[in-house]
Amino acid sequence: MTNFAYSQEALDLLQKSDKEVFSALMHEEIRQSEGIELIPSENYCFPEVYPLLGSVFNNKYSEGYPGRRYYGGQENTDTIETLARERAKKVFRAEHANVQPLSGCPMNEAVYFALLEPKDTILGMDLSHGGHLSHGHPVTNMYKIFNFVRYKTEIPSGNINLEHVRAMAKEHKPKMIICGHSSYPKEYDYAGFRKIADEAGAILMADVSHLGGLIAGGALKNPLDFGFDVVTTTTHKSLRGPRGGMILCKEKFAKAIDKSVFPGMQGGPHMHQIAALATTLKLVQTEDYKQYAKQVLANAQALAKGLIAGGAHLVTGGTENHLIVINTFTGFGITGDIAEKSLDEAGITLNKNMIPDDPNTPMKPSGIRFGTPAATARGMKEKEMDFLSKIMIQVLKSPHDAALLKSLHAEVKELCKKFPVPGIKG
Ligand code: DSN
Repeated sequence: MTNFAYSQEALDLLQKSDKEVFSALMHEEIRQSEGIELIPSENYCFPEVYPLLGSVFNNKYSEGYPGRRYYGGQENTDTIETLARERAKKVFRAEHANVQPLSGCPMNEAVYFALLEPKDTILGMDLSHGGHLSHGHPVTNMYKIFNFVRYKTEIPSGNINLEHVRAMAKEHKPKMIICGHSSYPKEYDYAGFRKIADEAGAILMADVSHLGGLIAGGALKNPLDFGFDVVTTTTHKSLRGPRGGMILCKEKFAKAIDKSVFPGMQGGPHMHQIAALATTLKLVQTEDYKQYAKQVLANAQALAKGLIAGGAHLVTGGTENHLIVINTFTGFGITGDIAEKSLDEAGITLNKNMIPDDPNTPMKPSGIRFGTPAATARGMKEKEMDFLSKIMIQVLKSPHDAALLKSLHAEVKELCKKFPVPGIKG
């Protein structure tokens, strides 16, 4: 088994120079090929991305921006960064794009430093209710600098109640409101958020890291169409690009954002990553990709339907995007860590997850979170989701039955053989 992007010479050289890392690489390819990836933030990048990530662009320092760099030799790096920026603007209907953030957290931090002053108040979503670490969790460095306050979803529905967000905005007078999540299975009322930000006089930001690809493919709404000031997204999740981040914003914030990313937060941008992003942003404009984005949502519906039929308790009762959170504690009497481990043994990878106002702890939470972007990238459809839901229910009902997990794993491997991972040859 090998990735089509490597040449035999390069692999031989690696094997000779570093047997341990070579071996881990080979085993990871087998793991990814023979198991079902349901972690909703993971995906298989486009095969075209691999050669660029392993390219000579890795060797180049390019501090600055196209046409204004601090080092020479930038004729090709300027070309790729300009392509990435222009394509990002076109795909997301943005006035400005910065494609240099190294990943999600520095991307969001660059926005805070660009548009706010230390001690300013930011209203974001609570982590256990679906928000993200970088939206103000007390364990983060940003929490020491800005005054984060966090809205929660309603219990037991799990939905965002905009009247609660409005009341928090009236009470705390935030300078910025963040709409975005890493485990909220519903669409946002972007127009409602815009209205609240206008009433509060706050800058409005959406972090659509999970949804970037689904927005690019036209399957979900785009917050920029609702007048959001800033939209951030990572580039390796539903977008299927290289690891990285991207900031899209109104022209009036462009200078401040660019200055905050470089030199404020970062030095040399990762040009191999930016080259791969440029190509990704071309590929997401194709009809095939639009079809993929629609299928991700159709597959999530099919998976949710099968799980509900099997007795699973879904947070919010279902899903309107690519992800599903289930309460394994109430549904099956097990915590998320046990569910995660047992499903892993059956060849299905997902992650334990807190549920809103979780009575349990982060390492032994009440739920699991999963989604369909990666399985859909292998070409799986509703029929396969129905099959997977039945396997998952059997595991969740008998998580300690080693013989059952082994036989289910064999079934999962058979399914995987029919749907090769993009870019990995069997
Ligand atoms: N780690 C990502 C996720 O799984 O949602 C977000 O940073």
